[in-house]
Amino acid sequence: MTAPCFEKIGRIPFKGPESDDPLAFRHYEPDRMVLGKRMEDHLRVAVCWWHSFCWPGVDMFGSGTFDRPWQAADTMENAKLKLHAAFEFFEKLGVPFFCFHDADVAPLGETIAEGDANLARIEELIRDGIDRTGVKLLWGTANLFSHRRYMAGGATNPDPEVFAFAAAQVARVLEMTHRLGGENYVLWGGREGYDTLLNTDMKRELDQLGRFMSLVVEHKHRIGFKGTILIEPKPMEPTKHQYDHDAATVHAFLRKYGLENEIKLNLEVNHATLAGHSFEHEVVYAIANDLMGSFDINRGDPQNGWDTDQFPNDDREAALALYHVLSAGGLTTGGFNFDAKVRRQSIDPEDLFIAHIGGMDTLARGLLMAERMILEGKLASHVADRYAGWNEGLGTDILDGRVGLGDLAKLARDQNLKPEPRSGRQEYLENLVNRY
Ligand code: XUL
Ligand code: CO
Repeated sequence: MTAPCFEKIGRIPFKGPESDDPLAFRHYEPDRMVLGKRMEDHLRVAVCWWHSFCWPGVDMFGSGTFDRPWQAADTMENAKLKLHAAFEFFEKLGVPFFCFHDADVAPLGETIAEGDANLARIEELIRDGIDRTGVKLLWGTANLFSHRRYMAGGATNPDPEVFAFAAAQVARVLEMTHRLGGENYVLWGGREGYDTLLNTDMKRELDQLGRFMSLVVEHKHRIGFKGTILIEPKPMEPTKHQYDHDAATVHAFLRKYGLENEIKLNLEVNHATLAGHSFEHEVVYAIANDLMGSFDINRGDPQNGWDTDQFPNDDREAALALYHVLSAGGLTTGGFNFDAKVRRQSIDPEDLFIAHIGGMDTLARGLLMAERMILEGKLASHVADRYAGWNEGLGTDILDGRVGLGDLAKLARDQNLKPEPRSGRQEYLENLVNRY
């Protein structure tokens, strides 16, 4: 039995909104019923392996600031210690899910064979952790961006051998995710993009990426994985331009390669901001096009144009996203993953707990606000009224193709149409949302 890694911290309790204990939940109450479902089952919160246990607190100007014993070197011994710390953290925090990249959980070595051996051993220990704690795998993914072989991309690399290497990594983690009972598999194209168009054949790279995604989907069906394949859009960083720019761009890509019924989206708050959208926009776009899958709930900094991966602390933003998600029927295989890291100065193990507690409380408050928005029904009825004309008469004649452009021109003249504008009532709706 290895000694605990977070010795001074016990199981995080729920103490309610009046509590000022930083190591207690004020709003997140797993068993609280919200619209007929437990809070935990609505939110399906996940902790990510990479930022919470692998990231050492580096930035562009300085090396790691954290003192986590397992980060001293990328060895199997440290991978086991890290795994031990991870499951202790999941259990003490009381989260139902976790997520990982292959490279987070074991050293991958330089060849596929080296990685195979290490991952096989770690998989047994992850299985033990899942069985012992009941914490489940939300999604697995392959790191196709850190090793120098991927500097020009994985699937979009000019060298087909890199494509093959990437395929081997993805097949391996997809199979591992399947065996571990994972509910989704994520593909984030960190380096599937370009640094300069001067050395890039964009048409070729897009076709390679389309082929890669088709191969992943084929393999999913071959092994019988029933979870969801998700693409995570991001417009840039690390590359100047990434092909999975935002939800709409990925949508066009999926349709071009005939994958729109096979792949959904893992939307990240910070990536939406980088693409010049609100998170709410990305959520609503995904829902409108039947692409909603899962969420990475980390945010950016309003003044900085980069991926700061901060924990969410804006109830209003969470409430609006959750309002749309719940109105669309809620999550199925997806969840809310904290792809978030504590700040580089937050060096105490306690900081990692406090960050997640705050994020979970933000989601919980957002959920309770969304519940009120739905129960009162004022927002929904305003929108329904606004479009009521499209449910009958002229509206359905147009939508169902019963009238052509010439018919409409005749009708507008014959009936001497003079449509009266109606207020969009934006301020009323904004004030309404603030009341929740
Ligand atoms: C990077 C990012 C990734 C993906 C998984 O910006 O979000 O961590 O979530 O590869
Ligand atoms: Co992410």
